[in-house]
Amino acid sequence: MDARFKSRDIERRSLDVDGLKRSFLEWLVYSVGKDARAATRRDWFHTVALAVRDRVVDRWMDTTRSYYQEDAKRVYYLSLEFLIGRLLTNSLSNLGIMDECRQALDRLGLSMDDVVDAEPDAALGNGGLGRLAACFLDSMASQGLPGYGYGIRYEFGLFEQRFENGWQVEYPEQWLQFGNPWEFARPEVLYPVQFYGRVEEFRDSVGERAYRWVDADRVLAMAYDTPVVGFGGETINTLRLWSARATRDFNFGHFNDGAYMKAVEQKILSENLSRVLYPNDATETGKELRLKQEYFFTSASLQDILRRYLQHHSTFDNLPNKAAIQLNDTHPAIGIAELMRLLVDQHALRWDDAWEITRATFAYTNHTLLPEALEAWPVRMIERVLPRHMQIIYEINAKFLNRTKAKAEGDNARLSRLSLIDERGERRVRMGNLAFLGSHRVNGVSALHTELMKQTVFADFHQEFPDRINNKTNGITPRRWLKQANPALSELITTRIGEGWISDLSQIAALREKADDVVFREEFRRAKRKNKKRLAAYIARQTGEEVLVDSIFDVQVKRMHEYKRQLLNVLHTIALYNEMRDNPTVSWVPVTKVFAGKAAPSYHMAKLIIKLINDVAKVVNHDPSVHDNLKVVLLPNYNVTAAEIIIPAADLSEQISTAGMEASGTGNMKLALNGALTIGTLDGANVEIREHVGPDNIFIFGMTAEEVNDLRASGGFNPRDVIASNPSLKRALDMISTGAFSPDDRNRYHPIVQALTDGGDHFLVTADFADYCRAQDAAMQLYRDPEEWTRKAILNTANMGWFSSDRTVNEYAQEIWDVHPVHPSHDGEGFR
Ligand code: GLG
Repeated sequence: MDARFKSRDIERRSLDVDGLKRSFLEWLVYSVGKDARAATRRDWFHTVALAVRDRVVDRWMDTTRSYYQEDAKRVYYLSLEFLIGRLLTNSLSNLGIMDECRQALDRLGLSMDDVVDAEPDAALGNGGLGRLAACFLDSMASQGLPGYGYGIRYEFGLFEQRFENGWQVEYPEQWLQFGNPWEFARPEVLYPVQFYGRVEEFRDSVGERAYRWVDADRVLAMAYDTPVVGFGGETINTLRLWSARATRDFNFGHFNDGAYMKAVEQKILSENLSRVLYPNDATETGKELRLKQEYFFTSASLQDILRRYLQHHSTFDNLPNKAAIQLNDTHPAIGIAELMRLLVDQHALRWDDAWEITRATFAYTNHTLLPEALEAWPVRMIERVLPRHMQIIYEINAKFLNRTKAKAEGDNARLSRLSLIDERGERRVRMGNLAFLGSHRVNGVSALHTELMKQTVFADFHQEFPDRINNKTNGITPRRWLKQANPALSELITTRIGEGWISDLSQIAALREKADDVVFREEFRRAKRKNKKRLAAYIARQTGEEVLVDSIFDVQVKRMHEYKRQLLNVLHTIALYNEMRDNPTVSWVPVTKVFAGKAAPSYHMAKLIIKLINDVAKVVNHDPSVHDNLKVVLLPNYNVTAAEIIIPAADLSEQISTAGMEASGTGNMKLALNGALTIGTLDGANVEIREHVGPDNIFIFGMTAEEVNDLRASGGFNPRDVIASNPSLKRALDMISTGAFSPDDRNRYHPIVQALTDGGDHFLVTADFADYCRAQDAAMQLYRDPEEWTRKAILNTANMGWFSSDRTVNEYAQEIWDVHPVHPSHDGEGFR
């Protein structure tokens, strides 16, 4: 072998500074093809990423091999979204070679931060649902669980948000433009996926009625694998994302006809399937392309899962003992009909056996109760796009309703609610009902949400299958959201309690006793201040606004949605602004209101709220009469990377949704873990956060879910009465409605004012306003006492251990999946 190759081989594994430096230089030249003098930051990013990737490949193969050798039960997490963000810091940190890498780059005269900043943010998701999937991947790998992620390799991730004249404008996010050094293309892992066509009935070899799907269009799904590095580098799992490819035989006919361009057009059209992520969060779009995306990745994943299973088994009886398939929301729920089709039509299983296997294999997580987010595909569309699946769904439904009819005792309303088909108006397939029926376990994502599921969307199913619904409160990975995002705090924690918390966050409880230690409080404050300075610099770069580092950083970062009530926060901002102007001699606690979040491009109200925040910011930030005591900033293009800068710097965490509407929230957990105090309603996981951090260390306000429900049911709520009785609310609303913030277009905010008044204020912004202001005042008063504030902040961090996604994933593993850790055997030198 060539000596150069041999040296590369050794270099690949070395983890010390010299070895890293040598392999960076080698990779820059031989893999990126650049000279050190000509290399750009992006070239260096690619170089470092490729060198790091090399260091995980052996262990990745060891991991996969040991799963195979042990024929371990695997869990397959099917998700239309994986919001993974950047991977360089994550990989280095989980491999334990962060410092070595920094030093190696230093010796090359490069700054690690610059290299890290050259990585695009992989935004293959919208919000909480997609980020949860990414946290779960980290937790599964970090605990040695044999877990695979399956999704779509979107060419365009979530759009890039810019503000033009204060309005949101969307730009394409071309994260793959310069290549993706983390992924391995697998051109040999290809599965056909069909659409359209028709179903043919025939008699099989034993004379039984059977079906085949014919005359369909075909697309190929091609795999791209990204290694998922677990903490400590022991387990490296796989995220497999599918990309659409035209079939190779697509164009022969056309070529002969000379219709070359037409053939190419066809190819491009079929490859559009994996082109773009739908930019809606918690709302449904109902477009055919979306249905095709859902089926595309689900079918490819199931074919892949069955192929892997059949390497060890010749019948399907054991499938539920070897594969657990988790449906991340209903997006992959068509998989239930698809597995039935594969088992019955392709592998000739009897229907009842296939159904039993299917149900024992699938489990389903529900992420929202919002009616506009519950997927319901028109029967006519499924009939056309997936004709065989429509038949299978009818069959599942008929068998289920027949069994249920006897018990229902003529209660037809109940039967029609249980049906997989919604017969009101245009007939539709209820994907939630299909997912429920085809799964052995169904879970909600916080205690409150799971209870509400039982009482609302799945009340009838819950009665029918009382053991099926269970709760799995969400969690977040402490590796990304504390260790990597907040080095200042995480180093402080480690010096005091050791580093056990990184892989067992319950150990962070040891910080509780430090809350009374003045020296520790001082150090905790110093870490927060460092993060606030970093955020202040980021704010200045992004918006040109200078903010006071010692002001309260009052942070609301999440998708823009009416139920999340950014409007409530804006109204408080205006009320505070008025108070400060009215009382210029009072010594105010300075406040910086930080907002960030994207609105779905077609969600006009949410986009109008963005414009309002920017308009309010323009007025407030330039009013000398508030003496810089109030600043409002809306940071553009919120994504995982921005979150990593914003969250560690927050003092106050806004979790103010209308009670009953936020299924869980996970940003609430990240902020509290980083020592922000929550101001929030008793909604989603806020309820459990209060239990863990203690009611004295959180600002709870507003109506409960039950009160919201009762008030709405009574029909007696009149926002006009509330507004009339609250002068500061009335004044804030009058200012919005008379154009105080929009002198160039005084009617601009008419739709907002309308929604809050004559529109009936569906999200109860006005109803919760007074109590919200009370809670805000309490927070401001507390902030005047830094020792007390810090004590509570420390207690937040110390009491958030339960919200690790390691805990969540373990609950899934034990109570739903029945999968167990596998310890891969590695020869050679280990990671720390
Ligand atoms: C949801 C919910 C969030 C939840 C997240 C993850 O809106 O409350 O925390 O999923 O379960 N549709 C979502 O993004």
